[in-house]
Amino acid sequence: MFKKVLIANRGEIAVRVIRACQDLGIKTVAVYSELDSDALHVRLADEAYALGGQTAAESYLNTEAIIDIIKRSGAEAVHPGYGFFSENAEFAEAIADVGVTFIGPKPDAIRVMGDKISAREAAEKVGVHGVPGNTTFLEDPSQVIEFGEKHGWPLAIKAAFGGGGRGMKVVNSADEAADALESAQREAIAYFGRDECYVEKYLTKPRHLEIQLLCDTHGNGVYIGQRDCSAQRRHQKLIEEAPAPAISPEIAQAMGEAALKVAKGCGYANAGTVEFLYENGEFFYLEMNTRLQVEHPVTEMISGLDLVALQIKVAAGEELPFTQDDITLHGHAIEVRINAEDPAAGAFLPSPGKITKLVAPSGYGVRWDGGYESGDEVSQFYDNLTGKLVCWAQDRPTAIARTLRALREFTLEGVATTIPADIAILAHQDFQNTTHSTKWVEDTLDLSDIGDAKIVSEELLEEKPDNVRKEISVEVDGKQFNVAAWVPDLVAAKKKSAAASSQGGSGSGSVTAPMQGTVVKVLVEEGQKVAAGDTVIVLEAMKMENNIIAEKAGTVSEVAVSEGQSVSGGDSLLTIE
Ligand code: MV4
Repeated sequence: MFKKVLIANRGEIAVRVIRACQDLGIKTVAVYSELDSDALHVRLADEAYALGGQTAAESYLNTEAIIDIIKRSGAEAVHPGYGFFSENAEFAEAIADVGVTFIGPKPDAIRVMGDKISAREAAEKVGVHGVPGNTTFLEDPSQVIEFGEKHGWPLAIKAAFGGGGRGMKVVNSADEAADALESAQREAIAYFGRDECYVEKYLTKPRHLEIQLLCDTHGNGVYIGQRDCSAQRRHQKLIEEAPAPAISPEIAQAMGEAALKVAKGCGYANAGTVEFLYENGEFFYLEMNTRLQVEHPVTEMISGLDLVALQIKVAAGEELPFTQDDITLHGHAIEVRINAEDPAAGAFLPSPGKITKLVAPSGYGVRWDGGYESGDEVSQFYDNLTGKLVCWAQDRPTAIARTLRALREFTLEGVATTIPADIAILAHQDFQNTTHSTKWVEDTLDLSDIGDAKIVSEELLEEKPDNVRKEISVEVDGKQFNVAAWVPDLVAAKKKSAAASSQGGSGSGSVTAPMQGTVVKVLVEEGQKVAAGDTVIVLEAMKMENNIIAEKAGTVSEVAVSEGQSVSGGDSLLTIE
């Protein structure tokens, strides 16, 4: 087993992996950006090293800096978490080149599953089918019409080398075919740099089901139940549950076996997930995610397995300590993602800032996988998931009731959160009856009544003015050490900065891209007035939509980018005067 593992991530997943390592007696090495020098993952790890930089591209995506820290710390393995480098074959290779284990699959498996065409071929090869369709690349709208007349409408045109729902066009009839093909190809070029598209039948009310897999390097693999992730909005999951409700044991087994075949077909070893669409008793292969997923805890709660510990063990070459027959599932688990986003009126606008107070609920069957504590800052530069509330109960109705109870008990102040939207979903008849689908949150759920969810507590500003003994961290030569010091309380300074930031006048008027990505939406035009905190641009990066906000109030004097344009981290997007 490894003696020391470096966690190349931040937030709740870094915390989750650090805890698993500590349970296994493995020393942990955290890495941190300039903004994260005092983040929870840094506080919990045995050692912490500075990456430098603020944006993801400058920090958590800096291969050279991470390799340098591997050498200085003596870490023997790297856990990538999710996002960042977790599905990056080049990074996995770079790590292997310095003799360190990537806690994930082999680079080849990452590559096969990295684009839709080869991922679909890999599944077809082992007899696992996607939605009925044509894999030939479309040249002409007549091919679309031919498919529709033969197999029926509606149909979907998808980008062959895309993902995440970008560039998918639904075509309802022959006269929409030409426009739809043209816009699908145009979007495919803008997002993915290639215009190849193909056509398949469009499912109007599918559920998103997925199978958790765990495979070792000795050819053993198991599937560990299903998850249902249909409650999502704009391809961002809000609530996940396990097992998937209202699925027959026969279908569950067939899906599990199909998923395992896909994984074994590409020599997969690691935790992984195969996604399916499910409609009217049939399931269709969608894609395979070659990483640990955000929602892995619901599977842990019903199986009793620590997926992160097992993932580390199989990466160290250990054999799976059980077979498929040993896996038994108990009860029902629900995960609610708590993002620092304001769901008011269904907008889900990012709400970065200081968490002035965080008290997670507890009690029987309640688990909080958090990345922040009271006093921590949620930065606009990273994913704004503050943590996941995971509730287990003996059956689904009890799990829903318990999750609602825990959400109402939750105290999270200083930033707006998705909690009100989560409550609206869980309390809804459609969710409770499992009549929802992947389109339900956007098309049916009414969030217009949800008000401003931001609560600001004064508690942090009420500290005593005297000198206080504080554990502070100092950075020496890029490595962090904890020392005790008697320091004056910084109440006055905090008050000032809080006042300044609430006026929103101090930020920069130059809005730049925090990371490499594609401009999905430009929400303002030249001459338009904006307030500090307004979302001005939506940038798609790392399979996620990131809302870029105005740091100061003013008038937009220049918009430097247009929708569909690719930008690099640091590029100027627009200017506010
Ligand atoms: C579909 C579909 C319906 N029919 N394909 C969107 C993301 C991408 N990975 C696949 N997606 C879909 N493909 C056919 N033929 C509906 C979706 C879809 C979806 C899928 C999974 C989770 C959420 C979704 C939300 C909207 C649409």
